[in-house]
Amino acid sequence: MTLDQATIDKLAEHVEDAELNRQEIVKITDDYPDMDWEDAYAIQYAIRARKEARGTRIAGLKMGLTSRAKMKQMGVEQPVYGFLTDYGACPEGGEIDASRFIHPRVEAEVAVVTNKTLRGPGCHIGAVLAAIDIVLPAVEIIDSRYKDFRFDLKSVVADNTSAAGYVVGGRSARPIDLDLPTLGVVMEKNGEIVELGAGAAVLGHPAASVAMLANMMAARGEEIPAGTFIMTGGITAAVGVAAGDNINVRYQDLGSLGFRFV
Ligand code: 0L1
Ligand code: MG
Repeated sequence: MTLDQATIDKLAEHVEDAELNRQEIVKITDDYPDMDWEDAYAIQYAIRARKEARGTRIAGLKMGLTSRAKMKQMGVEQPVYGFLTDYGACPEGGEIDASRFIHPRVEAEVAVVTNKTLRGPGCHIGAVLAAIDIVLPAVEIIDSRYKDFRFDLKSVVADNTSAAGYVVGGRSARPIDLDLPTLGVVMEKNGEIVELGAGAAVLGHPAASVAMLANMMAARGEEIPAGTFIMTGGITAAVGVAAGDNINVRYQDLGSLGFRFV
């Protein structure tokens, strides 16, 4: 850890204000180039604490940068995680006010709800599959607070991994009834197919992403409680959206979900 608590708190306020006021900022590592991973997560957790102190409910957890292609592109070896807020929930089949965001992008994901505690280290796909109650189709709305998407991974972690919103819909299923790695996804924007993918895009298996989350949290002495809603990471690349855009995502065996930005 290279930053003291006063600096962590100052940066948490700075980054959270950017989110709440929809104002772009420059990446925080410009001013704090020696910031390490612990500092980055400390800023994220300080933002989380600020929200909880104001009454925001933490609605779940998310994994980000789970596709090998995206990790390679950003020169990182490890995915990142963040949290989801109650106010980030957006209606399936409904309208989403685009002015809530700076430069939103959407990515198709698989979400799960657990019914057992997951604890690392050593958490693996088997433990995760045994602890998933239901699997749900979901779309994440990411909205980096950094100007022109110029960021590095530590700045992204501090910015709660660009988490901004999420839409959950379609049909839920038990994991035993699905083959998650081959589960196909088709994303349409304004009636045209813009992205295709399969569950294996997420670390080979979306359950591997949940296992990695449990193992990363164990490094902080934390576990994933039963009943946690988890977005496992993008199956498709993130697609830019603006007011007027309609998004529809079809999931093999899980129905479809749609919404529009106004
Ligand atoms: O959910 C994610 O994959 C996090 C992406 C963070 C970087 C970005 O804003 O593209
Ligand atoms: Mg995501």
